[in-house]
Amino acid sequence: MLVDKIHLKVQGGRGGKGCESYNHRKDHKKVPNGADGGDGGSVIFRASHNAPGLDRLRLKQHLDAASGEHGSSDNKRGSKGPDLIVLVPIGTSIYRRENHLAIRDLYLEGEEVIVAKGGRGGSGNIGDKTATSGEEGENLEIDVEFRIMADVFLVGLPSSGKSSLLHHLTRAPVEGKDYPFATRSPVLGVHPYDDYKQINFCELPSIFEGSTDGRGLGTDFLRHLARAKLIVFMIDATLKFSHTAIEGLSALQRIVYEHDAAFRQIPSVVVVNKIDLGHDIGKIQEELQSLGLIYFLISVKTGEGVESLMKFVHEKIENEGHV
Ligand SMILES: Nc1nc2c(ncn2[C@@H]2O[C@H](COP(=O)(O)OP(=O)(O)OP(=O)(O)O)[C@@H](O)[C@H]2O)c(=O)[nH]1
Ligand SMILES: [Mg+2]
Repeated sequence: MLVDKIHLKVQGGRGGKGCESYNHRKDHKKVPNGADGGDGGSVIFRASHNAPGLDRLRLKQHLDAASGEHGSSDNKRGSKGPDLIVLVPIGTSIYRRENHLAIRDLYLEGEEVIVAKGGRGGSGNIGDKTATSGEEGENLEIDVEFRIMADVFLVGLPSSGKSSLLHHLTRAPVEGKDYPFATRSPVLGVHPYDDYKQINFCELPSIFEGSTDGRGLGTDFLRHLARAKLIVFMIDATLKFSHTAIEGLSALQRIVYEHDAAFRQIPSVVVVNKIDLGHDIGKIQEELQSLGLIYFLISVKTGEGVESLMKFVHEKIENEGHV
């Protein structure tokens, strides 16, 4: 399972000590010639497409940048300690642990942030300064979280057809499985359209009424929704995981909005899949109409309704200015 939330201690490198030394001249004068110490290295997080997941950092727990070198006599400055560059996936956020304030969200390739600055090197006694020792590097505890960057998230009841729809729309190597909870971690797919445009889709593992009691796969993965531009709430006409369409849909919405009330601000649409199976579609339609929701009746199997749904999705995402 993908690790996407970790806790780390980070420590900038200590500044190198300034040197106290003298050049003893022939005329017996002492001329100070101790040089400054080098600054400590900083711990820097950099976002990269090629970064491995956060798993490998969890084993580390401490990230320490190197100290600066001490200054020495003859005016030889200590060199700066090298920075510790930590590659993290795009979509990583770093928080100060003590107050959970964001230090930075890293969204772009190559974007970086100094998380723990190295200490300044001490002064040498050259020029009659007082020699000082180097400063400590910054030291803090951070939480590092990775959230998937996708435009549209498929959130639905077990076996409602999320993987099937994702596969249909994108080239994602997923397929529908005839048993529930087949998708155990988020799956991504890119949906190309109109020659040059694309929308990133993400299927989240399914949720249902029992998810909040720890049944199924839990709900932790719902935090990926923080950056969603559209949530597709998906149920299916067989109603295996709810008595009625409204019950299934309310369970989905309750679980998502209880996870984070701010998710209510994210535009959403309801999809009822598997209409080819001919269960009481009329009743389902009546129920959804009574709620005044935007909904689409589709069958991934026959393709019915998928085009209308996608027309809506394209417009929605384009209006948000995200394509
Ligand atoms: N008849 C019919 N079957 C469908 C349709 N869409 C999906 N299925 C089937 O329903 C089953 C479940 O589909 P999935 O795509 O795996 O559903 P899911 O929502 O991803 O399920 P989990 O991730 O396992 O919770 C598979 O056997 C699919 O072939 C449809 O429109 N009509
Ligand atoms: Mg699935």
